Amino acid sequence: MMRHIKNTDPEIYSAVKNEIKRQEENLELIASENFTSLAVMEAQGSVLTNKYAEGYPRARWYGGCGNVDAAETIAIERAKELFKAEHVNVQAHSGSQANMAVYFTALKYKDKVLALDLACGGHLTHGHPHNFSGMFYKVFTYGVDRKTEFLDYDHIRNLARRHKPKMILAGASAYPRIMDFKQFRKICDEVGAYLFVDMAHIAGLVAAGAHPSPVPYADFVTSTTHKTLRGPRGGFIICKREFGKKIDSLIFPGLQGGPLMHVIAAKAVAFKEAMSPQFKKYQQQIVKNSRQLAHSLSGKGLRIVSGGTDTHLLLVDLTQKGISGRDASWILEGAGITVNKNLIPFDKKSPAVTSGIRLGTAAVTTRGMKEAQMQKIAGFIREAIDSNGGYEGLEKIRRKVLALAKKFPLYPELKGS
Ligand code: DSN
Repeated sequence: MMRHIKNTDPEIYSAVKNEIKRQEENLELIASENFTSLAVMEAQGSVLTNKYAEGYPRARWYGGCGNVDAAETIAIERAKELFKAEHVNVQAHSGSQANMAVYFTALKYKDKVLALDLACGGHLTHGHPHNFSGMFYKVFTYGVDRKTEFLDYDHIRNLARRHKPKMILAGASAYPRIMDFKQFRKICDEVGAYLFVDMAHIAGLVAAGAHPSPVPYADFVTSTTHKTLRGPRGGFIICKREFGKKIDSLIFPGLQGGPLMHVIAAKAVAFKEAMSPQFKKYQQQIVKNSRQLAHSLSGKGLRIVSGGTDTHLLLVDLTQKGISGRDASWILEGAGITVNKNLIPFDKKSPAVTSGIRLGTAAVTTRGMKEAQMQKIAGFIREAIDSNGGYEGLEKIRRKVLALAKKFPLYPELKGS
């Protein structure tokens, strides 16, 4: 499959080949990652990468856009159908650019925003001081309840009444519980704020009805396409019809130049896949798997933030184990299990060290793993953490991880590439 690159660029060929091997042989538990279908990759690796198409379907700056017009129109229509959306922009190169377009559409410089704190599961683009969102806007944050580690809507309402933000942001990269978007809408209506939901993590769950949709309630919804939604790396925006023109003109010419037409075609393929009954079952299995993983880890003495999960992800608090999230993620990598260190609510450690790790089940579920495998994985995680990074202990777990991974081949078609 890679015979051309093999001949013309052996160094990059070897990086790709080694990455196929890494993905095949490791257990991928990074909550924001997944494995796309070969159909998605074919679209993304197609000749559509050669085409400049500034503008939108039937209103481009360049000639020869008939075929990419067809691809982008299909992507938009499918996303509208999938999420029951009034207006969709599929050109955002990433979640961050999608978010930037919403800020620029809804707000003026220094306007007030209320968003979820990073340590409680928020995201850099939700107002971190080192991100454009924190530099351009006055950001207030809400957190989770200290005891339950769930969102407390009365607390959010009080903050909204006090600060009178122009926009309230819901959505997270590390919140394992269902978010009540109806409650957020009520709070926004009470204080006259826009509701902006970043559903990047849960988009696949939303598409399949495994998490309530924010679309009926929010003025703006952004997402990436590559997490639970299992599409190519990229972003998209959903908004109410009245904001459609402004959002589109902020993406182009406001923030971006030529759209990545090959990625847009791959997004269309992913949206089609997400409409299938198999995708619905897949998303339900993701949630069953993360619940099982949380349950098994908790049974092995590891504390799960908020006591469990309703989604594809869970957070493990390692404080009582006396190991940081950073060290645990290194150790687990040595055992062939890929995770990321993550702040936990009210974390006393820095974001570079952290007291927790974040685990997600979207990628291992794509491989076909179910609850029985989650129980095994929980055992590997506990063993690896207890090994304290000793070479022999980790090697032993690594062999078990490999045996499990081999039972669930990922891309058999790419074997021998
Ligand atoms: N980097 C993504 C995540 O891991 O959640 C968010 O941008």
